[in-house]
Amino acid sequence: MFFHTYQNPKFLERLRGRADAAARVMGSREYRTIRGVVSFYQLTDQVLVQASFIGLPDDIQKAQGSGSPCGGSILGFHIHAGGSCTGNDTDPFANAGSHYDNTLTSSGGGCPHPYHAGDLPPLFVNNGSAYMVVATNRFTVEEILGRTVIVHAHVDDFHSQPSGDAGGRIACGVIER
Ligand SMILES: [Cu+2]
Repeated sequence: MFFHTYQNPKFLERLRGRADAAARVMGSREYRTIRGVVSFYQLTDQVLVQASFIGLPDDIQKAQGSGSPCGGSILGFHIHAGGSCTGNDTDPFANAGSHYDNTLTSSGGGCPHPYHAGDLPPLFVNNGSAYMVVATNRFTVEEILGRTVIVHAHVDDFHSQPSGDAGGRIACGVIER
């Protein structure tokens, strides 16, 4: 096979090596079966994000009456600014905070969703599992250490503010070296 881009072999080679950081992701009390690992690989001017999950809910949008009447689950997926997967009765991961946005300054500013640094494509669930690799230049691995990866119950609509109407937080993991 002939690749017109020289980058693909570089990405694949990097993914075979050790990640620079990773989050072990666990489901909330309501979604105990969820297990995932999200690994981060720093390249020269990009970061590869590799997400691998099992135990995800199938047909969650249909079950919640919150989306398409069709089957399947598409789950909002972001890096949040907070550093803890703790919360309260209504939001089990409230302390993960809001979407990581490295354009915020002391005088405000900041980019809207889906232009937050921590905004990522959603997870597409197949038979309870999901796998995705995506490249981003919105953050470095250094910037996201100690922050959190969050999986949501709804599709991210990539429009609603401040978080794409992505619904409840069903899984969380802290990003560590
Ligand atoms: Cu989120």
